[in-house]
Amino acid sequence: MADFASTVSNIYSQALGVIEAVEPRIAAATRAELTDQRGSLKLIASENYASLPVLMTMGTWLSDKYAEGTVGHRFYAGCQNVDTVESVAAEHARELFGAEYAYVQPHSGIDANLVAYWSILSHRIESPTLERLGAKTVNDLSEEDWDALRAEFNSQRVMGMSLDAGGHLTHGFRHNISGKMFKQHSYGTNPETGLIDYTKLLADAREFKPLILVAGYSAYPRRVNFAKMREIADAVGATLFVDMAHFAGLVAGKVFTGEENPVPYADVVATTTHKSLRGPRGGMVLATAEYGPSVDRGCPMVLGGPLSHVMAAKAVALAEARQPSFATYAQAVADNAKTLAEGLLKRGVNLVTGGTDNHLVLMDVSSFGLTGRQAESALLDAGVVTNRNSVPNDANGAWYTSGVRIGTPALTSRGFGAAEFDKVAELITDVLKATTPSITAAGTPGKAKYAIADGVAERTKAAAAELLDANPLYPGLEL
Ligand code: DSN
Repeated sequence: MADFASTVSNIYSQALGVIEAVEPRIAAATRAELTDQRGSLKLIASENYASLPVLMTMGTWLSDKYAEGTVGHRFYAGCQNVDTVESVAAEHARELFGAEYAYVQPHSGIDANLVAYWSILSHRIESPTLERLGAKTVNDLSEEDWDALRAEFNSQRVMGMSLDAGGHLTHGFRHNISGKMFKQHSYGTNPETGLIDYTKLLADAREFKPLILVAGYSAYPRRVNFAKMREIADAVGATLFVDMAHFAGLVAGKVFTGEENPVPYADVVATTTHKSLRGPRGGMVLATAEYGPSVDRGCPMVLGGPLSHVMAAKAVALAEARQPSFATYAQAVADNAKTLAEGLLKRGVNLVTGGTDNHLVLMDVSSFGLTGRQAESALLDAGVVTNRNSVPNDANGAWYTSGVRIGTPALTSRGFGAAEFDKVAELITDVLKATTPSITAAGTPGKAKYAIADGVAERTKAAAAELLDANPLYPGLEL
């Protein structure tokens, strides 16, 4: 291990020296980012620390190869090595998730969701329309036929979770392309419990009749019953699309099994590869054999040339996720989130849904008289990195918000366990209690400025440093 660390230290030192000779500001920012990541409590629920093998896989000449198309059917010559890379990544994805089909080209989660939407539209709208018009491909359509096809595409309906209930922008939010390309209807959560109300969801779906039912979330601290989602989709003839970007690691690590595992229930599943899955930044789509061929048209339908170096890193990360140690990690992520939630609750912090059973916790900071933005900034001053987030029916809107979202994937990767997360809960609570909103000229509490009682940020940083030093990031890596 020591040999590995010193070899890697040597490689990175030399690589940064090479970069420094060309653009010293980039070398300096890269070094500074490591220092910052090492020195702060990273609680952003969607971030993690990829392994050194994953990071190193991205820094190669695979980046230089164009490979639009799919394995064995490329628009460029000389793609044999990219074919190997893409095939290996897809094979690991299929095996890991038990999926019939895997597409590893999407560059991000949003790209993966776009591929999913277009593949569902192609499968359900384009193919039957072409057949009806007696055309083999879209190239055979007349101008009038094109107009008819465009009208059919644009009149489709999607139903996903609303942003303030924990859904994602791409689940039909009106300012996102998903809310513009579809007629959309959002489902929220029960106002009393904060949980998805499947009975109401079914009633809404019967009324709205979506072509696509979207399940999945970015800020919902609970598990979803995908068997129930499947029943609802079937009752209205919808395709079930699951965005598991946040919890893919918990599916991979077999924490979410049975009805909590979306793969056996959904027609199409999209994910990022860098959140709880702990791979490189990127996206991926899994599908049934029925939807696989349309997903395969992601490039050139929606995507440009695949990032071959990132697909290679996805293959390495997926190979890591197939190891037994990843299941141990995923279980620790969920256990730690429970400890963090309990630690906050017992110290008087309100949590949306009253707790968590996944990897994230959504604090409602309004009882401290703070907006999410003030709480996020005060915590950052104290070395705790989080992000503000709406809570259901948020009185402060999507910019200032009343919530702060936190998650355990990153610090669990550093080795934090129950004792450390209880201490993290204590530090967060201390900062929230010590922060007050600034008063505006009108004599009312402002939404952005704040003050922290003397010494609290410094004390928090010192206590956080003890936890961080005891659980080093990339131990042995010296630059
Ligand atoms: N940025 C991701 C997140 O933080 O959840 C989603 O886009």
